[in-house]
Amino acid sequence: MVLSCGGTEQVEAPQATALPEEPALIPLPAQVSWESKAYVIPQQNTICYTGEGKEASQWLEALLSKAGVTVATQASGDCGNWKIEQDASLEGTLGEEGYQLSITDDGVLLKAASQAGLFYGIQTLRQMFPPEIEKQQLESQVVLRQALIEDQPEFAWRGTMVDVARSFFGLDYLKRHVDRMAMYKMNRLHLHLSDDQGWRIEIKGWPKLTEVGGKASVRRGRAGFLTQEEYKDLQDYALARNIIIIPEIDMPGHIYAALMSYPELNCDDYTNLTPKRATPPEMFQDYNVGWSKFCLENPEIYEFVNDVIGEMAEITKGPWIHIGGDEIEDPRYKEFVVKADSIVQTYGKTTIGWEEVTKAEVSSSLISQRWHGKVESVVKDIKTIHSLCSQLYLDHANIPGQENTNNWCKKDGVSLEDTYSFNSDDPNVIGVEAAVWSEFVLSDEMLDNRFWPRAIAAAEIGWTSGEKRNYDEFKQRLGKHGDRLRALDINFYRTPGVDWG
Ligand code: TNX
Repeated sequence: MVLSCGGTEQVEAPQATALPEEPALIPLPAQVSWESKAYVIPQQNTICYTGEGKEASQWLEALLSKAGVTVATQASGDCGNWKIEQDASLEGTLGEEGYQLSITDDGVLLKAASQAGLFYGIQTLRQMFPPEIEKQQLESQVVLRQALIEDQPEFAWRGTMVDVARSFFGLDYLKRHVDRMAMYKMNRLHLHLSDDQGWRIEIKGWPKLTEVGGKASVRRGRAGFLTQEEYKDLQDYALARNIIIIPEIDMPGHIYAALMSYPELNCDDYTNLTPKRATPPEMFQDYNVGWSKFCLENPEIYEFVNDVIGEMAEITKGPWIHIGGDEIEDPRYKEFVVKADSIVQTYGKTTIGWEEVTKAEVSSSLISQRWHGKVESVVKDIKTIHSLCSQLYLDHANIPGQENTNNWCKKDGVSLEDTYSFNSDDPNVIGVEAAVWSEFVLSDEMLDNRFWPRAIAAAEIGWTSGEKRNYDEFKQRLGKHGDRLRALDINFYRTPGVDWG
């Protein structure tokens, strides 16, 4: 109703609400049916939740407040234009992380068996709001397209790995990274916390690891480390977004940062190697791999391994500890792996290792992370995380010739399409993980450029089943995320062939 100058009331002609286009959801849900009808979000909203829906209702409240509408929340069943229903008995139909979202004339109903499922339903809704919401309060009314979505992931493991060891990325960056992963429904963050060039986690029983090893880095890289308090802070931040942290202490190779901090864990004089390597306590700033190792005949190293794994297990809420195990030859390698695996289990955790560890008689619960696909496990039916370097090593170039990238696995780089092209019928594969090694990734902007948008392709191959995926169609949906990625200030690589808007 509008008042005219003369004071007489005029009735505004009702305006047909324009139908919003079908939102470009990533990852593509298992089932969507879009209606040719709109739901206009009213000025006043009520959210009602059941079960453990409180956290989800808070995420929704935050989203709606940014849309500039008012919202009240109630812990009760049948009320409100936004309903959130958590009900464990839905697991049979929706799975552990699945959800059902329906948008009708009456409002929005979100159902899931778990908090994770509800969180993902809200991430889906988020992608239906205009991209500016990522940056600022919206000024105009939000109109949703009516729909029925039933969704659940193909794989339980949808991860990324950040190498914070070669070059350090701290709490602020890692929290932003968690936010971005969560938006695309990823749920595992693997931190490569130690390597030849640096040690990045406080270990109270071995303080020189961070006093000495924490100050080292690859050439021109950043040094630093996470205190245990910061690690726990990051972990809680991630868990609130359904992301579990997996700490990796890489052993018995890739261990020079520990050796420079505690030279008694060495037997070798590295000056005898060709080319010459650093010798403790000098730092190693170069790029070569496969040269350093613990003194495997010295029993003291197992005290170290026990203490470090013990402290990591104590501060880690997730069920896994990653022991590395890559790129090292030693007659005592298998013996080491078996011992380290059993130490992890002593602390109530499950071991993960790079695929080489499966040359040893490891426990059948161990999870192997496949990166070159050359090792045939000696233990049957080992669960596997797919991180094949030709598809998921995002330290490789986005496009042939990109500077500051590794190229040993694929000379022309790992394209968006390479990442997207994953398909597996191996029943032991539990999911995928996209990794960025940081020998040449020296700033936040560079790390953004390596992860995004290829990590979005990794998110989709982890969530959406192979039959539903089509690369050309994905590129079109991805382009529609350009505005959102820009609103989030992500320095993403503008992949040619994608219309970024
Ligand atoms: C191999 S793959 C490594 C890392 C390097 C990376 C560089 C694997 C388990 N180890 O130590 O950083 O290549 O791309």
